[in-house]
Amino acid sequence: MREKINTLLSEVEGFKAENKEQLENFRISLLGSKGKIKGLFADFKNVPNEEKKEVGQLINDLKDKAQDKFDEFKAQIEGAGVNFNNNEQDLSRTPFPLEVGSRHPISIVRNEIIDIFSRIGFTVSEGPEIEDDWHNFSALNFPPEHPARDMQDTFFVKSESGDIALRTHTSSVQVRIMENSKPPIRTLSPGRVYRNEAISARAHCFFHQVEGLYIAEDVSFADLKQTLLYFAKEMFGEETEIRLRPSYFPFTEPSAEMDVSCSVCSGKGCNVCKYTGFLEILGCGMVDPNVLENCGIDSKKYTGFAFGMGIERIAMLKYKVNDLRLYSEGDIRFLEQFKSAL
Ligand code: 2U9
Repeated sequence: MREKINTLLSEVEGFKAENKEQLENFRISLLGSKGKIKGLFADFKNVPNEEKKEVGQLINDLKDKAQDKFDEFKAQIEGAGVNFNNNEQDLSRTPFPLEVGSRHPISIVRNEIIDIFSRIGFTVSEGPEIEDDWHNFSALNFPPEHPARDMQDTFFVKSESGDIALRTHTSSVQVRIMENSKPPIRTLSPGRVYRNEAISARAHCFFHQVEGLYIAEDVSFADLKQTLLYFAKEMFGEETEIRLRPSYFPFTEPSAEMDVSCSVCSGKGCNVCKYTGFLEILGCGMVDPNVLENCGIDSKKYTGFAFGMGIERIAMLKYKVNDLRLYSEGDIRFLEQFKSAL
């Protein structure tokens, strides 16, 4: 009996598995229900009583060692990618199936917008999300009674001066750039902005914008139009047409809203564009001379244009997203769909 146990112990200690098949044969032969260790337990009844304790212990030890050996090689074969011939790691092998994540659709669209404008010389500027009244409203020509200054439209932050708020647009970043640099200025400010709105499929209390600003000598409305036509064609396709409609913003004069021809029906009219053939994508205009002066720029020497767009809106058109809340819920089923758009 003891001899049998020792022979099996040497077999276990010397065992090496190079593949699953060898490991499975080892398991069946030693640990299986008809295996050699089970056989030892069957013969155990013939062991003299006075030796039973010691022999029982030896069989149990053998069983534990065989099990450990099995577990060790199982882990190696299934998990770590070990080269069994020389026991070195195979560094070229993926250790386990890695799930690749995806970029958020807002990041994808923001990066695409930045890419398009950086090709014509725009830089990127960023600034604080908590702003004072001057940078968010006053410098931008908002009159004191403007509704955006109301608690109902803007999130104010408790402060001694009472004029601190979550920025309602990234124009505040552009004000800071104008205050701190000299023209020519050609910059984009992407970022998150906040508005005090009830959350629904069509409105949220925060969203993302990209605003653009170009200030130099002799910048005209024609420059604005041509820049935005270039952007629309790069973003939505070479065949895209644009349309400008007069509008009003406190910080630009004249101001306009820009539509692009509907890429779903090529401008013929469909339910996406509500049978108008066009989709509104941004607001724009010539920077109001008051704003230039507020930021220390000579409005007699310099002119400029500005534009602003909501990234969610562009992403909605591009990816046919019908509910704004999807962007911030973190639902993996929504986010996974953008894997191929990286
Ligand atoms: C400075 C001066 C002027 C930026 C502009 C718009 C028009 C505009 C909206 C589009 C959809 C905001 O996200 S939205 O709700 N924006 O219509 N933005 S002109 O004008 C500026 C910016 C900075 C110093």
